[in-house]
Amino acid sequence: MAKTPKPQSQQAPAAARDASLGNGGETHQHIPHDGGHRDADAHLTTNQGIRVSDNQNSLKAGARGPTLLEDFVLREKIFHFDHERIPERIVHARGSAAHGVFECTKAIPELTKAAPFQEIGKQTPLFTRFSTVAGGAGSVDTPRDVRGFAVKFYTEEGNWDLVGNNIPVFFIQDAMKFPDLVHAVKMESDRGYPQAASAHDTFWDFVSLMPETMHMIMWAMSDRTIPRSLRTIEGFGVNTFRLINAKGEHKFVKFHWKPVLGLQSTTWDEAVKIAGADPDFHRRDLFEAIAAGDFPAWDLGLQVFDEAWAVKQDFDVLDATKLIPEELIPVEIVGRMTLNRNPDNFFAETEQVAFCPANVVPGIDFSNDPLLQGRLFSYLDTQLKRLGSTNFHQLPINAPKCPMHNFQRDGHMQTQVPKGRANYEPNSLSEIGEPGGPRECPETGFTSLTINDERNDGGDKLRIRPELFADHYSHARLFYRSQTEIEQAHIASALTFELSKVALEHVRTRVLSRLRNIDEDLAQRVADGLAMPLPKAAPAAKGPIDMKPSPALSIVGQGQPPLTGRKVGLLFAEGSDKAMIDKLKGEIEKAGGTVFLVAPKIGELKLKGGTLKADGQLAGSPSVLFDAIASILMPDQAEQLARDGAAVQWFMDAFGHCKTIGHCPGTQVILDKAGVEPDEGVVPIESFAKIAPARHWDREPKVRMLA
Ligand code: HDE
Repeated sequence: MAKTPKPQSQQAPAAARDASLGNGGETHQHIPHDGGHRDADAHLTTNQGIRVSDNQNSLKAGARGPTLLEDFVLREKIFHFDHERIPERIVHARGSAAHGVFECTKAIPELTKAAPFQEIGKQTPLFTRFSTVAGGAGSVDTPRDVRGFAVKFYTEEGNWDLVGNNIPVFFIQDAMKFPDLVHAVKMESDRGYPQAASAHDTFWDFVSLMPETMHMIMWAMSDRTIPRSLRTIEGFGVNTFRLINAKGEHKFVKFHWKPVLGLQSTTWDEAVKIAGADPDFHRRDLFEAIAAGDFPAWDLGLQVFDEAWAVKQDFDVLDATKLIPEELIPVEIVGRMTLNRNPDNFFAETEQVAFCPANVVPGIDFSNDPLLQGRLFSYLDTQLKRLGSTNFHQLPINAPKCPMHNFQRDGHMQTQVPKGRANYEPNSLSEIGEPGGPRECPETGFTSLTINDERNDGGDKLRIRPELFADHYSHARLFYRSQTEIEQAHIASALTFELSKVALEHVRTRVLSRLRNIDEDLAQRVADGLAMPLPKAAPAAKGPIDMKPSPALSIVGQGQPPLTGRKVGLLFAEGSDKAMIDKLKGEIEKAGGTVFLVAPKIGELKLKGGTLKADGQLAGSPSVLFDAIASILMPDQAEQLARDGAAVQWFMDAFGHCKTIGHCPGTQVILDKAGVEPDEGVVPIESFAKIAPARHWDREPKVRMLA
C-alpha cells in the first residue's frame, strides 16, 4: 500500500518555505475586523475566522492531481482578490493623502459659528487628499494638470469638506458643461490616448469654442500646473461660499491655503523627465517628508466680503471663472493645517475617502454659484457608484468623529446594528418605555440661510447666465499681466507646446484668435512659435477691461523660498573627501534641507577619511529629483565620470533647469563637458547652502528657446 504523502508544506525545505513567506516563515498575521491592526503572534484565518494550516498550497486530489473545488481557503482567497479593484474616480483618480490637524490662530466668531474657528488654539483633526485631475489612478505625478486639494475637517459638529484645487478659478461657469470638459480633456474616446495630458485635439477644440475657459487656461499653462512638490502648492475653495455667525449675519467668503514652504514649480522639461525617473515623485515626496517628521503646513486664509461690495464689481462673485485679487480684498489668515501622519493603508483611506462640497457644518453655507450648485449633487452620486453602497459614510475615513444618529437604515454593507423598533420619526415609543431615538435640534441644528440672492431676477425659471458672466477675457488678461517676464515666457511656451500637439489647424487658429483678446503680445509669441499667421481677434461679448496687476498671482514675484524642506543631491565617488561631505551635509541640514547622497555605486565606498554608503545610484538618481545639486569629487574621479552619460546629464539638466550647482575644483572637467557656464548659481560648495534653493531664471534664455 502506498504511504499517505505528507502535506506539501511539511515536505518543502525550510529555506524554500521561509523565502516564499517573506516574513520569517513562521510569523502569521492576523487582520482583525476592528480595522486591521496587526498582531505578529496571531493566527492566519479565513474571513470566517477558521484557522488556516497551509497558506502555500491548494488542496489537490493527489500531489500531481487536480485542485479540489472543496478548497474553501483557496476559493475565498481568490474570490476576494478578484474583487479588490473598485471604479476609479472619474476625475482626480490619482491622489495622495495624509492625516493632520487644523489649528485656529485667529478666532472669528463674529464671522462664523463654525466650530473650528471659535477660539485660538482650537484643534480639529482632518484628512487631506491631493490629486491630479485628468489621468487615471496609475498615471504619473507630474503631468501639466490642475491639482486637487481636498480637506475633510472632522469637527465636533460633523464633517466639513473643503474640496478645492490649486488654482482659484475653474474652466467653466455652469455644471452643465462639466461632463463635456472632462470628456474633452481625458483620453480621446476612439484611441484611448493621451493619458494625463491636455495637449491634444479634443481638449483644445472644446477650449477654443468656450471662451469662458480662457482665464483658467492662463493658469493651466502657467507653472502652477507643474508644481515641484505637493508641499509647495496653494489651495483654493474656488467657489464662493458663505459664513454665518451665531446671530444669523452672513458674508461671502473665498477660501485660500498658503503653503508655509512657499510656492515652487518645475520647468516643463524637468517635469517630463521626472515622469520617467520617478512616476510617483509627488506621492513619495509627501510620504517621505511626513515619515521623516518634516510636516508640511498651510495657512488657511479668508477673503470675506458682502453683497454691498459684490454689486460694485465688474465681475460676478458667483462666476467661478473669476477671482478676487488679494490687493482688493486681503487674505486674512485664521489658522494652520499641518499634515503629520501618513495613512496606514492606501486603499482604506486615500482611495476610499469621499469628499463632498455639500458636507458643510453650521456656520458655513453655499452661494448660488451654478458650478457649486452642480457639484452639490455630483459627489455623493459618483461616490455611491465608486464605493458601492449608501453606507460609505460608515467607513472609518469617512465617518464623523462626533456622535451620529438618525433613522436611515439598511442598505448594502450596513455595519451598524441599530437596536429597538424606532426606525421612524415622529414616534411615541418612549411613552411605553422604549427608546424613541434621536430628535431634531431646532436650536443647534444646521439651518440654511433663508435669503436666496439679493440680485436674483424674481426667481423665474431660466436657462440663462447672468450678464456679468459674459466677460471672459479681463481676468485672463489680469493673470497674464501680473506675471513676471519669465513666467509670461513660460505661459507662451506652454501654449506653443500644447498647440503644437494639436493636429487640427482650425483649432489652433481659433485659440490664437482668443489669445488676442487676452494680450496681443502673447498671441503674437504663440503664433510665431507655431509659425502660423495671427488671425483676427475673436469677437468678445464683453470686455476685456484692464485691471490693476496683482503681484500675488505670480510665483516668482513672491520671492525665492528658503532651503527648508528642499532636497539636495550630493554626488561623490570613491576617494572623495569625507570631511568635506560631512561639512556640507551639516550646513544643508542646518538650513532645513535634506541631503540625498548619490554615487556611481551604492555599496560602501572608501573615501579619504572614512567610508560612506550612497542613498542612490547615479543612473537611478537623476538631478531632476533634487532641488539643487552639489558634488565633491577628486579630479581623477571627475575625469572618469566625464565619460559617463549619466554624470554629464546630471549637471547638464541641473544647469538647464536653472538650479544651483555647488562644485569643488575637481568637478570642472564634467561641468565643461555638460556645458555648465559660470553664473551666480554655479557656486563653490563653501557658499552653496546660502543660495541653494533658488532657481536662477536669468540663466534660462541661455539654455532654452522660449516663445
Ligand atoms: Fe470636482 N469632482 N467637480 N471639482 N473635485 C470630483 O467626486 C465635479 C470642481 C475636486 O480627492 C468627483 O468623489 C463637478 C471644482 C476635487 O477625492 C466628481 C464639477 C473643483 C476632487 C466631481 C466639479 C473640484 C473632485 C470625482 C463642476 C475645485 C477630488 C470623484 C460642476 C473647487 C476629491 C469624486 C478627492 C472630485 C464633480 C468641479 C475639486 C465627479 C460636477 C471647481 C479636489 O463628483
